[in-house]
Amino acid sequence: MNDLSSFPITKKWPVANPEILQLFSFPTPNGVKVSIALEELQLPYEPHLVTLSDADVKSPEFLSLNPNNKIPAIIDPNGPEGKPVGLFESGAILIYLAEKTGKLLGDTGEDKARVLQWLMFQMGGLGPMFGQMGFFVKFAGSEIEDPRPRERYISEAKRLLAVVEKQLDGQDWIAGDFFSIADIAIVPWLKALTFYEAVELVGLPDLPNIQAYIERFNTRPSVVKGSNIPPREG
Ligand SMILES: N[C@@H](CCC(=O)N[C@@H](CS)C(=O)NCC(=O)O)C(=O)O
Repeated sequence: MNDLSSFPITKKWPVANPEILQLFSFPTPNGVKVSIALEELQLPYEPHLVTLSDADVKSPEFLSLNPNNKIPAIIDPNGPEGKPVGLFESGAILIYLAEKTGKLLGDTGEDKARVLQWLMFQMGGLGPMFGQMGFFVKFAGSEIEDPRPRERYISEAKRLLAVVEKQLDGQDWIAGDFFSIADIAIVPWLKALTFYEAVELVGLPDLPNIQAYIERFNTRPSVVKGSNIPPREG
């Protein structure tokens, strides 16, 4: 019987089944990466709704698992050497889950290297740039009169989309002809363009490979299910 009581986060978000992986998340692009991966890998897990409010992500209990106050985070009761492990940063969690199961990294060493390359492209480029663009286009940043930050992030988003569009020429998935954690990281961020009301602004209608890629991704049962876990209402 695993005991997760040494993780302070379990005081605010009590664990019903300490034998299975615990997911602390909210259904945003970064959050659903992990729930989609868990569904794809068919790993049993218990989801906990952590809202983006300070009362949740800046609570001492949540900070004890992620000092960077952001979802997603996990506790795996059956971690390396059979000991429980807590983790944050969606990219690191995806790598951890893929390595734990030996899946979603392709078949060869070269496949794995390519998957990690595209995962880093998302973590260091697509996600942060799209997030900033969203701030300047839809949220508080849109009230700033100086047009330069907005233009800067829109042009970066367009540049990154052109890279993805070209990479998808003649192949179904970002790292080749196999589905991987890099796709799970990238597509939720492509879908965020709709939420940011930036589809036209970045010229998505002129990028047929990306549109087909999003549709292909959306048909996977893991995506249908994992995209709303944990549900916003709790
Ligand atoms: N690099 C982090 C980013 C996570 C992130 O930005 N999470 C956002 C939601 S998508 C969040 O928790 N925001 C709450 C806050 O910043 O207070 C990751 O990929 O896990």
